[in-house]
Amino acid sequence: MIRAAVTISLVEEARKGPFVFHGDLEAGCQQAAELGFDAIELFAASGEMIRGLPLRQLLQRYGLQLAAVGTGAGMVVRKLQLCDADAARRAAAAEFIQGIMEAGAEFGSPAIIGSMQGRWDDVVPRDVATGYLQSALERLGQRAGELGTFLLYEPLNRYETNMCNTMAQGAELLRPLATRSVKLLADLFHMNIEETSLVAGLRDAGEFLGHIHFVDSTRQAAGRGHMVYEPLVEVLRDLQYSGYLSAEVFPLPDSRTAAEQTIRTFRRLYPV
Ligand SMILES: [Mn+2]
Repeated sequence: MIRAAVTISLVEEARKGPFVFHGDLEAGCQQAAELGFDAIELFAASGEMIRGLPLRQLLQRYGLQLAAVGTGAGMVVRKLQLCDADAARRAAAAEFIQGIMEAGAEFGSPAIIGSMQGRWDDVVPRDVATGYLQSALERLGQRAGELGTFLLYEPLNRYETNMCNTMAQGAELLRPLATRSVKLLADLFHMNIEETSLVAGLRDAGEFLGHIHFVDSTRQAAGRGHMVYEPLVEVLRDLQYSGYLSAEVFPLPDSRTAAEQTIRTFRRLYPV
């Protein structure tokens, strides 16, 4: 069964980021539950921060699941990334991700590697960076498997990374790994920029598909852009995808309206 999730960010430095709710975990959970979302996706400053939250109580009170936890704060706040030329910085990036991953695993939830994948450049050429990224994904994925969860790797559009921009590149990156605990996150906004066809992109992700950022072409709520979702629903059914459609969208015109618009589109595609 495909379930609906909505993002909540607790990272002050990301208050302009594409998250539906900002700054207040309980208010976000309450509205998510009211509107009929199944889960929240949490963007927090660190693993320690997640452990310090009354997350279990709030999820229980509002009948919600934790769909995933983001790691982007490591990049946004601390400029950590897995392809850094400096080995100590790369290790710090992996450690930061592992902290968030372990906190999420207590809820059975995967961590997401998006911006923390970093990029290749003149100092760290593409093949070296790819090696760094693959070895980090191998180790973190293995750890995720031990913890009973998995790790999500998210290809991003060309303006945000030069590592993997498409689902095909993402699948190619993961295929040689020994661990089967790293999956792909298909973000429809990034895909809209990079894929020749969204349907083909989802098929390229195939067996690796583990999570979806449900968003419109504008990075606004589904329904506030020109994305056509019906063919995507069809391919997700073919792939027997049973994860989340998670709203990683700008709170436009405001958080509540973005959440309502998301769930309205979700219900149109997946009637109760
Ligand atoms: Mn995303």
